[in-house]
Amino acid sequence: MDLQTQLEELKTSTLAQLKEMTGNHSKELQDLRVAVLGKKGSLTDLLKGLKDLSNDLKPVVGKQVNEVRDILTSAFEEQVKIVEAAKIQAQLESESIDVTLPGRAVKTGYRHVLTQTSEEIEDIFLGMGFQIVDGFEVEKDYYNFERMNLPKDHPARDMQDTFYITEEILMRTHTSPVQARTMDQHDFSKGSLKMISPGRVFRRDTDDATHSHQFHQIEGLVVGKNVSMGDLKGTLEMIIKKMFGEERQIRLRPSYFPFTEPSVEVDVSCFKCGGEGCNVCKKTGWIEILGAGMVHPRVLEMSGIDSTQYSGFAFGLGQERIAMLRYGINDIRGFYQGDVRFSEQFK
Ligand code: FA5
Repeated sequence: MDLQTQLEELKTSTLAQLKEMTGNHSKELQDLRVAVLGKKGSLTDLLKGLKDLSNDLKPVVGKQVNEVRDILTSAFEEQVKIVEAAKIQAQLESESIDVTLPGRAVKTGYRHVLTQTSEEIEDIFLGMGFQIVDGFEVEKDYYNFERMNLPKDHPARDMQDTFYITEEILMRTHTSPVQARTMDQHDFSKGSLKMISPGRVFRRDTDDATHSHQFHQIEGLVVGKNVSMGDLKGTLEMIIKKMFGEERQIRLRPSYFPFTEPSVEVDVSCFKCGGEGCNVCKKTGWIEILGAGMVHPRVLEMSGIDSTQYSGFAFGLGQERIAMLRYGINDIRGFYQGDVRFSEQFK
């Protein structure tokens, strides 16, 4: 058989074999490719006969060899695609997906109820033009007490004993030291000061259902010209109505803080009984929510503010207290125990 006929036959028989391989035949296909087109394959074998041909025939047959190689190469490529597609199809048919199976829900995180409460209060104050200021949890005795008009040995220090780092450095007992730090920095020629400062505070209190040795407060401070008790009442009324509902009333009771004069405790009408008296408000119709007052002139003077020209009000509210009242939580320890069954209720 001459070389040209052999080439023709190799082409025809290879194409015929390829046609058969439509199923899962990756391995056979690869073997056939090596056997025909590989370095030691049939086509290379046939090429060896080229040198014995006449000079006239050599280019003709050489061209034919190239054509056959091209045809077979693309036929192999084509067949690989067909075989791969068949493989995927077979896989799809054998693996069935049960679309009725219940899905696996992705657990998403959510903010802690105290964070939510604090952010909500922050939003209300931002809307009223207050700035939000950060304070230090580890604070100097000087700012925590002395600048709040509580000199060393002042009896009111006993109400707020705390954890001391050194004699002069302590874990702050309230957010009030931020008042002094902010007043020191404020440029009153540019206008009045309106700020709130949320944060964690610490006290040597015994943990029970309503007390914790660490809890959160939000301090509020407004200092400017002609700031009055009426401004304090109006501001607190606004925030309490926004937090607890428009129908809530507030009541100011005389109280004592060394850094405010006059000082008040602020009560809100009971959200459960509306003022009738129930177990939540201990039959009084009112629930205590925060301490407040007009900034003591001595506190203003210690920041270099002329107390004959300027006045201010301040308040400090317990974040846990607000959240407990809002959501009917009866044990403060729930906030800190990290039990998801507790936290999940406030998603
Ligand atoms: C103060 O801490 C004052 N600095 C508040 C203040 C600021 C008054 C500015 C005037 C002007 P008092 O000790 O009452 O005040 O605490 C304020 C609130 O913190 C309380 O109403 C209560 O809600 C909360 N609180 C106090 N002690 C605890 C505690 N151990 N655990 C949880 N919450 C507490």
